[in-house]
Amino acid sequence: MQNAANLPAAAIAARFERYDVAIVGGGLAGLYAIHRLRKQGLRVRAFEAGSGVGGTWFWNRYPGARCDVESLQYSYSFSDELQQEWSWPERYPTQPEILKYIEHVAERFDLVRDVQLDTRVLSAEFDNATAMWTLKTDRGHVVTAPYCIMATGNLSTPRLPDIPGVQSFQGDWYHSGLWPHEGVDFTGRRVGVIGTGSSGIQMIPIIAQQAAHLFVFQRTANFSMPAHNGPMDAQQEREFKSNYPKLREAARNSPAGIVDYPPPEKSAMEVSAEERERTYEERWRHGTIVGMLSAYKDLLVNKDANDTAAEFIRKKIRGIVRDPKVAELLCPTDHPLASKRPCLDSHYFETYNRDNVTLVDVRSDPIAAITPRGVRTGKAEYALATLVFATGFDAMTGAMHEIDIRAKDGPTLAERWAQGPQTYLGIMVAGLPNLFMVTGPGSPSVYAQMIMGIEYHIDWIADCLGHARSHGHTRIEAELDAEQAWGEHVQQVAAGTLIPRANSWYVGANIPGKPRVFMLYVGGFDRYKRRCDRVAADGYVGLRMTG
Ligand code: NA7
Repeated sequence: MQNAANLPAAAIAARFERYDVAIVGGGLAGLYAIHRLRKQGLRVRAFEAGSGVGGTWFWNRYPGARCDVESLQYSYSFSDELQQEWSWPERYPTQPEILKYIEHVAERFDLVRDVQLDTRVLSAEFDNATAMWTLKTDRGHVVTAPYCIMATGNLSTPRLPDIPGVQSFQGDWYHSGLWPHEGVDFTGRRVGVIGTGSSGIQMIPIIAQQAAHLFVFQRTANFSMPAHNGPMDAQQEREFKSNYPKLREAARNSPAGIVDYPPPEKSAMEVSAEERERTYEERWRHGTIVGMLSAYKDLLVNKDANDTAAEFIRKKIRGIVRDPKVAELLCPTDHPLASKRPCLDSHYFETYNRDNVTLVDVRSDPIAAITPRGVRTGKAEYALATLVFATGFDAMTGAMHEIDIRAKDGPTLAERWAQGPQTYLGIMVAGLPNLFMVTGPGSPSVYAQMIMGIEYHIDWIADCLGHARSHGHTRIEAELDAEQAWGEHVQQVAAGTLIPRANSWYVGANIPGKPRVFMLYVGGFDRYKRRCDRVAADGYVGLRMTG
């Protein structure tokens, strides 16, 4: 073992570091946390496993990767100069464009100097006696800070399926969330894609254009709508930019954190079938997920209402896909619309009209094994040169569970959450003082515009730290009662909707052994924000500040 006394001074300085706030993650959340907390005079440092900033948008480089929220809205709002200066080339931004934007922000606000790249945080331990967190990294850093922020993302732990033989495959294989920086050339190859969530649906049309043959292994058909993407409309950009502050404020006070149609007033059940058809058609042409889901006020709470929109989309699929059997397989029938993340696509269903694309229904004929040559189902073997796993992530809790997070001599976060995550407002956890999460479980998180949620949480956390410091407190901890009450509220709100009904990653169903607990607050970002604002205004009710 190396003795610190034998190390040169520079090495000691590099290994033992002390900050006011240690941040885990250098994505959209980590970067904004640096900016915001620095303005408060705090010494901060972020630790990022990737070799660059950007988080999700650093790792997910698969062909067709794109955000399904419009560029003008999926961006930071904290600097008006930034939002005025930046030009998005398309209505919906591609991964390279978003990464370019994030890198620009990191440079423009001089954030990079406080990000330690290529460094994975392995553990975080809180010492009750000193009220300090100590973080250890895979590069030997021992970092102490009174406060720690987990800006670890919600979909950042890629997951390979538990199919026997995955490692035996002799061709090339890739996961959508760990895509090689140099890209992948599928030209002339027999390719298999497993998974038809957002990632699969975005990459399939592009891979199909290159591959000799593409086999899509589908277990669950998904609802998807055309994005109608295209070059940025100059007029719309001008209008948006001249109204940015007002529009951002409206977004913060909307259920999804997105400005689109005005809130629905009618029930789908109170209008005629013709009127419904007209409305859905208009929303389909408009091309936003939130537009379709907010066509009527009861789409997410009443199964009959939901069925009308679901059937509209199924009819569209049948109209696009020429082979009726394939069309039927592509029609989602086993879950309500929006109980799994609906997708936005560019020519997804049309892709199945190509001669070089085969849809393999692995619901009726499950994948038995990955073999050295390809994929074997119960009935056939598909020889493949390249296999792509678009099989998703250990969502919401995965990244935090990979870190040994605990208060000294106490249980780890993973042990605390053995029955599912418990949080206060999706921001703090009882028993883990001075630890904050950004868009954590129990907050709207992925059910609202992510950057808006990130900015809101970090502003809230910064204000909370400011409040504690100005009152001379060094310790902030969620009260157990408040945490339990919030957890019950989250479940109650979800139970009043159709959203928890599917086997989705919202309930952890994609990870064998993960407790089935609904992990999002789906009462609307606006309602959530009002609640958190009130908690702060009332002196941080539910938090105990001491020390
Ligand atoms: P998702 O949405 O979790 O999709 C994963 C897909 O992979 C989904 O279709 C799964 O089917 C499928 N899958 C997973 N395991 C298997 C096995 N063993 N066999 C067959 N098919 C399997 O992940 P994405 O990356 O597409 O999207 C994640 C989020 O990123 C997205 O919602 C956006 O917010 C951005 P299943 O549905 O479980 O039957």
